[in-house]
Amino acid sequence: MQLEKDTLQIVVVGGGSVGLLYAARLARSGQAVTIVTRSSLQSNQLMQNGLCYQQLDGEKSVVSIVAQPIEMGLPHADVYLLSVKQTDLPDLLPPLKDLPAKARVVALQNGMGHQELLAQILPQRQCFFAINTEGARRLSATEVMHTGSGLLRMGPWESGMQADAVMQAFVDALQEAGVNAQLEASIKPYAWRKLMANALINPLTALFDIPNGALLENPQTLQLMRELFLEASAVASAHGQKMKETDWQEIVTICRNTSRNLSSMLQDVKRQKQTEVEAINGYLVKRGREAGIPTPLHDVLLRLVLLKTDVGIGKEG
Ligand code: KPL
Repeated sequence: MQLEKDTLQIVVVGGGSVGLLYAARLARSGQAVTIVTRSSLQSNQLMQNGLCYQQLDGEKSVVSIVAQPIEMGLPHADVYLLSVKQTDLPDLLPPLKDLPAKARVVALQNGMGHQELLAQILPQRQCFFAINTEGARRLSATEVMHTGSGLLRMGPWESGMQADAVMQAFVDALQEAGVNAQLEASIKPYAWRKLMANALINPLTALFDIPNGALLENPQTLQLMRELFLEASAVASAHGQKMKETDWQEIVTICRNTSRNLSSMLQDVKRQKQTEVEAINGYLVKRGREAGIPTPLHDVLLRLVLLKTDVGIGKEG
């Protein structure tokens, strides 16, 4: 099937930092993008004010964008980029069930669990997954700052599926928008590696209230990250994902490249939102338990982050 690049209709679902980042970059390069937000307040503000995008070099531009709230359902599109949190995905399943067969869904979640959820409602050929190592910070409902360069990898969960014209057109559109995007034969190994990065970076930054880069400045946090890496590697290996020294180096690089970034978990804690810790460290603890591998460090981080958000430790009153 041949697909004209300029006819690609893209819907970005989620008005958080990553959703706003990709919506802004795609819209700025002339793609037909609609952003679907959870609140009608945010979609109204986006329609009225446009989306303010701050590039890595600090230059700002305001992009006009079409936005609508999820209560209106999902508009027609070729590609739906789901950039909602793992915890918000279950609410999206009913509208996703009704998508036409030619539509492609690209799930961009931290942690694990989304693949199993989507497989319950969509055929494998419609489901793609993305792993992003770019840093973004949402400054307000209508402002986003690009805080770190990285890569957007996309592909089916497991290898064995044919290359897809719609997905190729989406990658081309992203590249034209300046995004370092590429198609992979299987996302699963990258998802495990991103899980490891999030499990090391996110809870520590959320608990200590520091940007990602600060973790590298202190030898003790770096040592703790290393021990968390070894613990998680044993779990990954028991599930067929052998981690190497280069995987540790890659996590350090992500941390360095996003040094000014506030991790998504820290942003959630600050905004008193539910975090993805259960889909990240909780997933490692669960898979460790299944394989008989102890994960005491990840278990403690899981419990500390849950305590911090659930009972408000550290808050006044
Ligand atoms: O994915 C991220 C997150 O914050 O969730 C990293 C890569 C750690 C960037 O902050």
